[in-house]
Amino acid sequence: MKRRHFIKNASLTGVGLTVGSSLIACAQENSKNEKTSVVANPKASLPLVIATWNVPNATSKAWETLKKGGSALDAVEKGCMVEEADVNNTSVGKGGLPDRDGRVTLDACIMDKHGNCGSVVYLENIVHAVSVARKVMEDTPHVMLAGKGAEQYAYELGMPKDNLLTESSKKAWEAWKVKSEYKPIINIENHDTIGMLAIDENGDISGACTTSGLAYKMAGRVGDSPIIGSGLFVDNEIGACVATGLGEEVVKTVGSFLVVELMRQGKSPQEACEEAINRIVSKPNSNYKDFQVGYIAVNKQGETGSYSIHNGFSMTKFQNGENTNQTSNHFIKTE
Ligand code: SD4
Repeated sequence: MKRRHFIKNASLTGVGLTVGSSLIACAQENSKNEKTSVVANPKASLPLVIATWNVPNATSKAWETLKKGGSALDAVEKGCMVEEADVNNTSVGKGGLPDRDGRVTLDACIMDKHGNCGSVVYLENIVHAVSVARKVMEDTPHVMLAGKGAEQYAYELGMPKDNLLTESSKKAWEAWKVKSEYKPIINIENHDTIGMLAIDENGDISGACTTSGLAYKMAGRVGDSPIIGSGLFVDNEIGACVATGLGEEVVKTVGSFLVVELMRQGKSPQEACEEAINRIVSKPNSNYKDFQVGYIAVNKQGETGSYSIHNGFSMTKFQNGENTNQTSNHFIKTE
């Protein structure tokens, strides 16, 4: 865990909030007196890009895309593609760990500032699942394509067939088969499923998420990552959220939609992420000690937040020309 990067997001946001709410009170008072107006919530410096885990190359690519005049949508697609192509990231794209039968199957989705969305589930033999999801959104009358249909569509788009199972992922799977014990891995070396949110200079937001899902999952299993509202949600009026971790638990609480709705009700991104994690851990009989879930979120003003159940989750943030990895605050304080 990269402690040197630790930034207490929660307390920083808390300070911002206190200042923010006193400014709001002041603005209300002023508007009653019809004297001056006060900017209640000064905008964060835009554009900005945030992503789950420690993925500096991906956020750099997204930042570069924005700087070259690309949209937030282009930025999140290009950023996610970096991790999809990285064979050392064993949770995304090529090099992803397979299901228990040795098949690498990808889930991905994307959502734009208009609320349009596209996703692919159980996609095989195609590296850039996020790009297929974007095409589903832009060029088909549908939102989601699965399995062979999604694969066929990718070939029609001219995407090459590729073997996603690398030698090292195959070896890891063979070693796993000896015991065949299915247990969610809490943090895969601070480098996992990638969820990315970008907000451009105009304040327009887009998001994407791409994963090979849980290692050694049952054949056919689909997680939260391609499910709009669970793994990702963008509402350009309010903000956006993306999730990582044990997808089953995210789906049960429609996590990303929940975070955005909490921001709509006035919570900061940090408070909203914390509340969504609280929903999971406070369920009767929740075995939350055995799994990880993490959220990152951004609001329309460019404020960000991140929170997880366990220690070890982090958010990469590219803002003001600086690419930083910030360790998230977490629910289990004793870790
Ligand atoms: C899933 N949420 O398939 C993904 C996996 C993940 O960090 O995010 N791992 O459940």
